[in-house]
Amino acid sequence: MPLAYIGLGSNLDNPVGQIRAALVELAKIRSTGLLSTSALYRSSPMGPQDQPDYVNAAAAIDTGLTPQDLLVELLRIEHEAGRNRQNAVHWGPRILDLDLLVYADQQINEPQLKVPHPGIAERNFVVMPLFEIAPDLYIPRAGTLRHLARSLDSEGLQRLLAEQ
Ligand code: ROI
Repeated sequence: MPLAYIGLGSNLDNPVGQIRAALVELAKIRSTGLLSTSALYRSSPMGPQDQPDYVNAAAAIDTGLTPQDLLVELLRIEHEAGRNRQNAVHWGPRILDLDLLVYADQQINEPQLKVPHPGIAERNFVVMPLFEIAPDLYIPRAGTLRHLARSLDSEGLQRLLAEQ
């Protein structure tokens, strides 16, 4: 089955608990298996600074779902966690963010779904957790994670010890 990587983020309503609960929900998606998860990281916000720190993590899954069907499941899990995308501030705080970062070697450019996720290379809170579980992963147009991890500093990023 195709391998895919999910980025998780939360900075509201007990972020550590949100990320842990989301990992449990990822494992329950139909036709999908949770293969590995990174440690949890605390990160200072990218975007408006008047919001709490984030907790971020990454997960590897294999899935029989198409990227589009997988996205529907990710949005459902966000919604069930209480996220409301309607009245949200752009780059503002969020209860739960689940991004489809990579799906096999596919490149998708649809209004609702860009894969690989366009922000990966600039975001240490995405690259470092992903590097932990997939150091040799090659991301189309961005390079290998090993390379990305070396070229980013870890400013504002703190690995949380043995939280899971
Ligand atoms: N900043 C951090 N540190 N972590 C995130 O997951 C995150 N997600 C976002 C924005 C608002 C861009 N900032 C973030 O969507």
